[in-house]
Amino acid sequence: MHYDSHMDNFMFQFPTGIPYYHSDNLDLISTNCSTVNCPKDAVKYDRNCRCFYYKKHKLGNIVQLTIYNMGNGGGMGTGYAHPIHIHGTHFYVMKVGWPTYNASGFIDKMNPDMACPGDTTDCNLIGWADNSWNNGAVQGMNTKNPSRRDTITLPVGGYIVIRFRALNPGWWFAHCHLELHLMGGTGWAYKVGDDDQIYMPPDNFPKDCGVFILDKLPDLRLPGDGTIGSTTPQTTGGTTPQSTRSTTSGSPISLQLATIVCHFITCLLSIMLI
Ligand SMILES: [Cu+2]
Repeated sequence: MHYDSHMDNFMFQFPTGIPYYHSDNLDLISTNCSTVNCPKDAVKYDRNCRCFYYKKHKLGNIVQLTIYNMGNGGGMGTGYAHPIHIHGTHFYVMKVGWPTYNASGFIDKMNPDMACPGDTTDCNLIGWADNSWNNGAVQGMNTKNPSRRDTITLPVGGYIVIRFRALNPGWWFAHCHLELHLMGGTGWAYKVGDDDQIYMPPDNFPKDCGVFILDKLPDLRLPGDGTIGSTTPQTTGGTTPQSTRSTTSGSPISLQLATIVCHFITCLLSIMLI
C-alpha cells in the first residue's frame, strides 16, 4: 500500500477523453489500473498508483458497497472523515460502523468489525473479522427504513455499507467531497449497463474540445444506428432495499469492498505535484 488518497490501493485519475466514445478501448484515454506499478509496500507518496479506477455494475442489479476508512490508526489529529458522494444514483445507508472514542472525543480504537492485518496503515488483506459476514451478509444492517442519500460521511476508523439499484445506465463518478482529497485520488468511477444499454451523448456534443450549443432537446439514442433507444431495465423488484438474504437468493447483487485513506500531509504533496 502507498500513503495517500486511494481506493483499493489506486489513486483515481480522470481519463483524458469521454469514456462514452472510447468504451472499446479505454486505454486510449486513460491509464489502465492493471498496468500501473503500484508497490504494496511503498512508504511514501507514489504517483505511479494513479489510474482510471472504475467498477462495472449490471443494469438492474442491487449493488452493495462496503467502504472502510483506514484513517491513520485513529491517532489524534490523523485521518479524516470523508463525505462520500455518489453521482448517478441515490443510495441507502444500510449501516455505519463507528470506531470507539475516548472521553475527550478522540478515537481510541478502530472499528473491530474489519480485520486489517499488520500495521493499521497497511490494509492490503482487509476483510471482515467474522467470515460469516462475507458475500454481503453484513450483520446489523438497517433493512427496514434506511436513510436515502447522495452523500454520507465515512468516519475515521469506521465503515459504511450502502446499497443502490443500478438503474441509471452510463458512466458515473463517486468521490470524497473534500476537494483536496478528490484531487488526491479519493474516488472511483462506475459503469452501469453494457454499451448497448447506455444512451449516447447528442450528435453535436463535442468529443474533444469545442462548444456545445443546445438548440433543441436531443433524442435519446443508443450506440449503433442512432435510433431512439428503449432501455427499460429488467429489474427484479422495487427500489426499496432488501435484506441480504433475499437479494442473494432472488436478485443479482454486486458486492464490492473498498478501502479508503487520506493523509493530510501526503494529500498536500499530491496537490503540489499535480
Ligand atoms: Cu476525503
